[in-house]
Amino acid sequence: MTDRVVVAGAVYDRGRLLAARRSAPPELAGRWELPGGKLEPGERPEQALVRELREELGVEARPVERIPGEWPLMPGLVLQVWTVRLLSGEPRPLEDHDELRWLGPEEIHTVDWLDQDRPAVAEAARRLPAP
Ligand code: DCM
Repeated sequence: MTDRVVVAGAVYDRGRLLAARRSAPPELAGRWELPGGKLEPGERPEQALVRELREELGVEARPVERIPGEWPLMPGLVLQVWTVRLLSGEPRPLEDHDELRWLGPEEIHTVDWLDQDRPAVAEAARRLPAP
């Protein structure tokens, strides 16, 4: 069996990275993540990411590049991450999150990221565009 893919976005705006605090399930609530979610059957990762960011944050966004690597979540599920450029809309925590924060280069480590997101967040921080 191939692993199912969860896609997440390193969303950038004006030199800052978007962090989203999960509101569920209880074991993940309160931890911060790069927003995203599971692929639906037949979806390509980039499509799924655009859909998830629209549903969860109410924004239109464009995946730019895949951050190399793949990180295991629970058995049978792996995380892939893309850098994302915001096209329109101001992100709001519509679904799955109860707070959003824009983090500048000095603030990346001020939130309690999910363990499995940390390697991708480090890569995302290295790619942070200039403001
Ligand atoms: N997940 C994660 N890191 C992310 C996004 C999701 O570890 N940046 C995990 C949390 C869930 C699973 O992927 O176990 C599915 O996510 P969701 O519930 O958001 O669809």
